[in-house]
Amino acid sequence: MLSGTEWQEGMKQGMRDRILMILLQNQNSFISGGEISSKLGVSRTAVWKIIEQLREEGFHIQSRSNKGYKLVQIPDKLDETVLRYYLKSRKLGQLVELHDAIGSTNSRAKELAQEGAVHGTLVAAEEQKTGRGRLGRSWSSPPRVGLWMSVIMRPGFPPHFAPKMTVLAGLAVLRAIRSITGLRASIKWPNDIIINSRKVCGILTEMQADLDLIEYVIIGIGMNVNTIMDGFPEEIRDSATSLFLECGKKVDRCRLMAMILDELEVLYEEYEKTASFKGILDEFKENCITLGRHVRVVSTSGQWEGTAVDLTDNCELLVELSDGSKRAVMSGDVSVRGIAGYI
Ligand code: BT5
Repeated sequence: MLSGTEWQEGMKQGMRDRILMILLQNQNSFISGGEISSKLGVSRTAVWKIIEQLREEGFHIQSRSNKGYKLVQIPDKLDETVLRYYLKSRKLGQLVELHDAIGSTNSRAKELAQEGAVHGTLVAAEEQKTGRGRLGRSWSSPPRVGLWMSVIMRPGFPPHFAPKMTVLAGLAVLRAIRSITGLRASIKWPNDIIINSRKVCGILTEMQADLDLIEYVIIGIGMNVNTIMDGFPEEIRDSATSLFLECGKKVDRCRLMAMILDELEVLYEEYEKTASFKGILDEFKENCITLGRHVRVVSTSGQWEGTAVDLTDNCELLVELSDGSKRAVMSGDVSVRGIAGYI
């Protein structure tokens, strides 16, 4: 049971969120304290106190006598109400867990999924202390400059569907980057998003399944949004970039996160409805810079080289060897490197 103080805190948070939502919905005009107070059934003083609290949190709110309040600037931090304001999706991101700092959002999402969290639940953090890449690699996730987010999905499909989720997520990220910044990013198969030959985002898809059905998939997305060059660890400074470095402007992380979730839902539901992956795979191929390149495939059993010629319907990379034979490479257990550098 909640204590009296917890109950009061909850009420205050609820009121803060509702007032913030009203301000967000009226960003271009003043709204009077009286109108807010009658909408929410609280006193003008209570409204004023919350406005002061929002100002302390970093929201720039103008006030004019006889006119009321106008929100003019949103602070650069992850905020559930701001996210909700931007979000159009009906399922993804409807339940949200935000953290200031966490080990890994994928690990937390996995715990929640095991406890029964619903399809679409989102975990995100301002900072990850032990962010993970594939094959035990680490993912640099410094505070307040990136998107470090994981979505729990329960697709009700067989396990071989999982690589398709990485494809859907990759395209969702590309579309969101393009519509918010105008930048054209590409995909390095299977899970890297690239701008100007540098990695701006990585995707980590993890799944729990039995023989014929996926129980849940966690889609982890790590994106360098407002990172400056010195914000990257030295060992990735030659291969990493951020949206800020590429477009010269700071990007609203809540808006970007909402856009990724919206696009992911659109793509996912398109596939769910039509059961056809062809259009999606074609869009992926058009944006996949690995195709046509000479690549080195590195797995635990050794290394070999060839030319990446296509993707199979199951999203494997088809690599042609020098003798003309072709091998399909699954994403899970290999690294693919261009012969002349990172791509
Ligand atoms: C990935 O792995 O690219 C998947 C990264 C997924 C991160 C997200 S963040 C939210 C969620 N929670 C998690 O714990 N993880 C997911 P991989 O293909 O293995 O690439 C890892 C490699 O990318 C590292 O070995 C570095 O070389 C490089 N790298 C690490 N941090 C980076 C960064 N911030 N930006 C660019 N490259 C980075």
